[in-house]
Amino acid sequence: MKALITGITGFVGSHLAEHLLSLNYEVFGSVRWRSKRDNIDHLEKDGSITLFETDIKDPISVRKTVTDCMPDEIYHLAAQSFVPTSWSAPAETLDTNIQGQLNILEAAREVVPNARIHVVGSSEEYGLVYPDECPMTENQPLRPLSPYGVSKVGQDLLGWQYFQSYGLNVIRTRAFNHTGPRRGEVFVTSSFSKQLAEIKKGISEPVIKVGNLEAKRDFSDVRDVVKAYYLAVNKGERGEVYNICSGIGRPIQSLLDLLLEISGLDVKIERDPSRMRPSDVMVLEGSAEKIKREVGWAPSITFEETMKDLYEFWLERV
Ligand code: A2R
Ligand code: GDD
Repeated sequence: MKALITGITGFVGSHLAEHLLSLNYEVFGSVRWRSKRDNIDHLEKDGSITLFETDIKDPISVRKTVTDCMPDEIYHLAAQSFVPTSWSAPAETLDTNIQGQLNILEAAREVVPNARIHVVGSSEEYGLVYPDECPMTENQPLRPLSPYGVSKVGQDLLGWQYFQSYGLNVIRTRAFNHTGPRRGEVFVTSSFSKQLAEIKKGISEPVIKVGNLEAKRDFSDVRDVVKAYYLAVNKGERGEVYNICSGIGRPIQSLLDLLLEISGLDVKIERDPSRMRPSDVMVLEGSAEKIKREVGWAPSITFEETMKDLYEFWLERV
């Protein structure tokens, strides 16, 4: 089987490439000429993946890549993925995420109409959630609170519409927060882990900068999430949407406490106003019943293991 992973240089893309390679897939990936290749260096060096220069915002570029690799499956991960950037660059976020996906769907429709296409949504689509609505199923109303959330609603519904209108084999997922080694340093788990690793090594003063510690998020390990993506694409129902989550809503404060325990550090905690959002999603706690029931996925890595691995990852790098 041949799989094309857009955004293979990113956090999830690199883990998904490893998982598909372990299942004997031929793996192709999209890269931009300026893309950092750190996450996939090891795969590039041993020749196990093939890369195509592609900007998803350019329909010509996307069509050429799809034509060159003729994939059986497309995992469309490439996106502007950082929620705060969606306030400073909303037009860019909507353009990359919605127009970019339109280019993927159009290229698939013309070149590989039988391919299975994974549309990557997000729990940010749910946005404003009331505590009595938790755990949220896929039927939860979509009330996005950021331009990023709106862009993911756009991707999600565009995928649904292409299934309805053209019969494309689209499978949609809404992953809740996921983390683990290689997590980008701006996201909360890596931001805290990296700061603590720098303090541990004496590079920084014992002060950690934080944003909103009251929000609750539902975390899974990225290595479990990529297995869910593979299973959803291969065993999921065409046109359907699946939540991917642990079912546990954790206050961000509790993940900070866990990292402090893992690192054994005593540090001063400083609120950084620049880390606060115009409207943060306050609670995300999902139900993974549908994906468990229909494709047999369940998470296997504990949050404690994930956070230890992430902290170790940063200790080796700072
Ligand atoms: O920044 P780059 O050149 O390394 O590529 C990033 C890619 N990307 C693009 N690729 C082609 N054309 C574009 N215009 C374009 N813009 C961004 O998307 C990188 O390979 C990937 C994003 O990686 P991360 O920021 O690490 O995101 P992560 O956590 O892997 O998220 C994967 C998916 C996204 O759709 C998120 O919205 C969703 O999971 O949560
Ligand atoms: N980034 C960051 N940095 N977030 C902080 C910080 C900090 O210093 N302090 C507290 N937070 C809070 C944020 O306000 C938010 O409530 C929570 O930690 C998680 O923030 P992020 O790690 O930036 O992730 P996210 O939830 O906004 O988005 C991630 O998960 C989505 C799935 O729900 C991204 O990976 C998205 O691409 C993904 O779709």
